[in-house]
Amino acid sequence: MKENTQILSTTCANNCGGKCILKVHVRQGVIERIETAEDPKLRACARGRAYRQYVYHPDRLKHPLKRTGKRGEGKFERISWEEALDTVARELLRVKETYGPEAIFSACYSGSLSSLHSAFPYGAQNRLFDLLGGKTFLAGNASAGGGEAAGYYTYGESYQTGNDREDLLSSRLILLWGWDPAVTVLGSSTRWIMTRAREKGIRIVSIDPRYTDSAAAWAQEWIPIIPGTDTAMMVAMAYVILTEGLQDQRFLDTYTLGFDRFADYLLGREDGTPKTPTWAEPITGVKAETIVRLAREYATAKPAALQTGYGPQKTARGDQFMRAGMALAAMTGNIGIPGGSAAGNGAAPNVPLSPAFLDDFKPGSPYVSHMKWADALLEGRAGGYPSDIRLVYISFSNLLVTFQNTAKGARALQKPEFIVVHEQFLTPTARYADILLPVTTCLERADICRAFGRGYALFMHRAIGPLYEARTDLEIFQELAHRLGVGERFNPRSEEEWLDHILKPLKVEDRRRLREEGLYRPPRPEPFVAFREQIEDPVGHPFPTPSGKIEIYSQRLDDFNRPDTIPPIPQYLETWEGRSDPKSQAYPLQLLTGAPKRQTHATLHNLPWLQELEDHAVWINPMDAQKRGLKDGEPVLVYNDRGTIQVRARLTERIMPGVVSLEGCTWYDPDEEGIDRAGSANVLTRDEPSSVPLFLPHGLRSPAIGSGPTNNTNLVEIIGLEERESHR
Ligand SMILES: Nc1nc2c(c(=O)[nH]1)N[C@H]1C(S)=C(S)[C@@H](COP(=O)(O)OP(=O)(O)OC[C@H]3O[C@@H](n4cnc5c(=O)[nH]c(N)nc54)[C@H](O)[C@@H]3O)O[C@H]1N2
Ligand SMILES: Nc1nc2c(c(=O)[nH]1)N[C@H]1C(S)=C(S)[C@@H](COP(=O)(O)OP(=O)(O)OC[C@H]3O[C@@H](n4cnc5c(=O)[nH]c(N)nc54)[C@H](O)[C@@H]3O)O[C@H]1N2
Ligand SMILES: [Mo]
Repeated sequence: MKENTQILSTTCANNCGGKCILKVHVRQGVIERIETAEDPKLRACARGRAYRQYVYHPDRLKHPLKRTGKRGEGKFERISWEEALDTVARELLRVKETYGPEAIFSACYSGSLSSLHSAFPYGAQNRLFDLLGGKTFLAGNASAGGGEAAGYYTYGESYQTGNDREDLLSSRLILLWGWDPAVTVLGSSTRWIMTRAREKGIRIVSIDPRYTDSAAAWAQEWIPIIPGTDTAMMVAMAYVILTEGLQDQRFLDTYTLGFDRFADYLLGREDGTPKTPTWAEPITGVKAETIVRLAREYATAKPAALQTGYGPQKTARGDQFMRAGMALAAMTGNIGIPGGSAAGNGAAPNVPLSPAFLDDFKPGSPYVSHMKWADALLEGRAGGYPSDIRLVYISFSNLLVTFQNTAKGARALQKPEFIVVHEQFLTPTARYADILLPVTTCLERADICRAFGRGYALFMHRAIGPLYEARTDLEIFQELAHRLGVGERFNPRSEEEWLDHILKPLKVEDRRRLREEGLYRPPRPEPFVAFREQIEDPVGHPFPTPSGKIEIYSQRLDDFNRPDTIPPIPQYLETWEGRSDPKSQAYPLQLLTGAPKRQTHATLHNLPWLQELEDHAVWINPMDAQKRGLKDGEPVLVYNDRGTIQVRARLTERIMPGVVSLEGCTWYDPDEEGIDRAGSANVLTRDEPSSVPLFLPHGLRSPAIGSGPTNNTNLVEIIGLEERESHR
C-alpha cells in the first residue's frame, strides 16, 4: 500500500442481490483500487470490484443539461444549476396549479437501496411532492410481486418467510426451483453457504429451463422444465405425496386451513382431472417417473428446503407457483423447522434502523403499477387510471428499459408536458428528459445500507467528494423545497444528522462499531428460521392470517370472486403466451429474460471490465438453431409483435429446446427501422401483469388487481440477420 492511502469501507448501494464490503483505497482524493472483505460471507462479486470504472467512467453526466433535440434523440446543452432548479421548480408549480398535484408522476425505483440516498421504500422525492399537496406515484414489486402476494395470503402479514442462509446446512435436500444465486447472489453469504452444502454432501437438485451456473456449481441433478408450468409439476408432486400417504398429516391438521379443498383439486373431485404425474408430463416436459421420484424424495428427506426463485414467479401465473410451493412445504412439514423452508420470498429479519422520511409518509396518494406506467401516461383517466399525468419526475430508475414493453414506454414518454430525470449517465430513459440533473454515485456520499432480509448493516463511508458538478438527490430535493417555499418543512437535516437519526435504534456501542468497522452484524445464537414460533407454540403464536393458520385455502382470495385467475387454493393455470397459445404458430419460442451476470438490471451496462465476463447473447438450443440455420455467434433478430432486437446467438445445450434466454436490461438503441441494436430484453416483454393484487410499500395493501412482473412469459421467433437480408 502506498503512503497516505486511506482505506474506506462501503458497499454498492445498487439493487444487486447482495450487500458486500468494498474497501476503497483512496489517495489524494482519488480511488486507486477496490478490494473486498476477508470474510467469505461478505466478499464482493465482479460488479462491486469494478465500481471504480463506473465512478470514473468518461460518460458520467457532469453538469445539468437542458434538452435541445427531440425527446429520445439525446441532444442537450449545458446549463447552470440555478437555471436547472429554477426551471424544474417553475414547472412543478405550473403543473400543480393548472392540473392539480396528481398530474405529477413521481417515478422512483431501485437504483439505490441505502437508507438515506434512496427512493425505497419512501424517499425525499415523495416527501417533497407530499409537501406540495400530493402526486401520483409508481408502485409495485418488480422483483417478486407474485411471491409477496402469495406469502401474504398464505402466511399472513409478514415479509419474513425466509431462514438465515446458514440454516441451509441443516437441510438434507435443497431444491433450487428457478433459483440461481451463483449469479443473482441473493445474500452475500449464499454462494459460500451453497458451496459448503455441496461439500457436505447435501443433495441438491435444480429445476430450471436453463442449466444455470448454480446447477453447474452445486447440483447433482438438473430437471429442465417448460417455463410457466412449474405449478403443474408441483401439484403432481402433491398428488403423489397424498396418494402414497407420505404427507405429514399431524402438521396439516395442526397448522393449516383448507387442505381438504386442495386434496379435492389434486384428486380431481371437482374437475374430473386427477393431477397425476402422467397428467403433468406433457404440460411440463418433465417425465412422470421423475416427478414421482422427486415427490418421494422431497416428502421423505426431512428436513428439505424448497428454494423458490423469483424467476418462475415472474410469469403470468407466478403467484400460483408460490402458493403451490407453500402447500408442498406444508404437506411435508418443512415450515418452521431448521433445514426446512417455507418456500416464500426468503427474507429473514433486518437490523432495526429508523427509516429516513418514513415518519413523514402520507398515505392515500393515487398510484400506478410499474407494469402499467406507460398505459397510465397514454390513457390517463379515460383509460381507468387515477390521473392525467402532465409531468414525470424520474429518479433511481431506468424505467424505459427495466419495465416491460419498451417501445410502448418510448411512445408514452413523448406525451407529458415536462420530464425531469436524475441520473449518473445518459441512459435510454434520461434521453427523454427536458431537464437532466447529474447525481453522485454511492462512493461520493455517506450512507448506511442494510442487507435486505439478511440481518446486518454496513456503513458507507464517503470515499471521494462529488465528481464534476454532481449533487446528491437529497440536495436537489432540498434546493427545490426552498424554491417552492416548503424548505423548512422538508426536514432540513444535514447528511450527518440524517445518519444519526437513522442509527438511533442501535446502542451507542453498536453505532460506534458500525462506523469504525463498517459492519454491524448482531450475533444470532442460532440461525433464524421463519415461523419457528408459530410451529413450536401454535396456541400462543398463531399465524398472522384471519384464521391464524397457514391458509392453503384463502377466504380473502375467494372474496375476489375471480376463480379463473385468482383461485382460493393453489392451482395450475395455463399462462398466456405459453406453448398452446395460438400465437405460438408465429412465435414458437418461449423467451426468458432474467437477471444479467454482468449488470445490476440496467446499471453497470457500460463497463468494459464487466463486458469481458460474458457476451450479451441469446441462448438457443442447437436443435432450435439448426431448424433456423443459425450458427454460434451469428447476429440474429429476435422478434414478436411488440418489437425486434438484434443480438448474437449463443448455441448451447444449457437451455432446453423450445426456450431461449436473453439476460436483462441493456441500453435500448433503436435504429431507423425501430430495431433495437442493443438487444434490450424488455422490447420483447408484455406490459401485462400477473393477476396478483397490487401491494404497496409501508404496509399499505390495496385490493387493486395486477402488479406481478411477467418478464419470463413471452413468445418470440428468431431469424438470422443474413437470412433476413437475403429475403429483402
Ligand atoms: N426483462 C427484465 N426486466 C426486469 C428484470 C428482469 O429480470 N428482466 N428485473 C426487474 C427487477 S427484479 C427490478 S428490481 C427492476 C429494477 O429496475 P430499476 O430500479 O429501474 O433498475 P436499475 O438498473 O437497478 O437502476 C436504475 C437507475 O438508477 C440509477 N442510479 C443509481 N444510483 C442512483 C442515485 O443515487 N440516484 C439516482 N437518481 N439514480 C441512481 C442507475 O444509474 C440506473 O440507471 O428491473 C426489473 N426489470
Ligand atoms: N447479477 C445480478 N444479480 C442480481 C440482480 C441483477 O440484476 N444482476 N438483480 C437482483 C434483484 S433486484 C432481483 S429481484 C433478483 C432476481 O432474481 P431472479 O428473478 O430469481 O433471477 P432470474 O435470473 O430472473 O431467475 C432465476 C432463474 O429462474 C429461471 N426461470 C425463469 N422462468 C422460469 C420458469 O418458468 N420456471 C422455472 N423453474 N425457472 C424459471 C431462470 O432460468 C433463472 O435461472 O436478483 C438480484 N440479483
Ligand atoms: Mo428486483
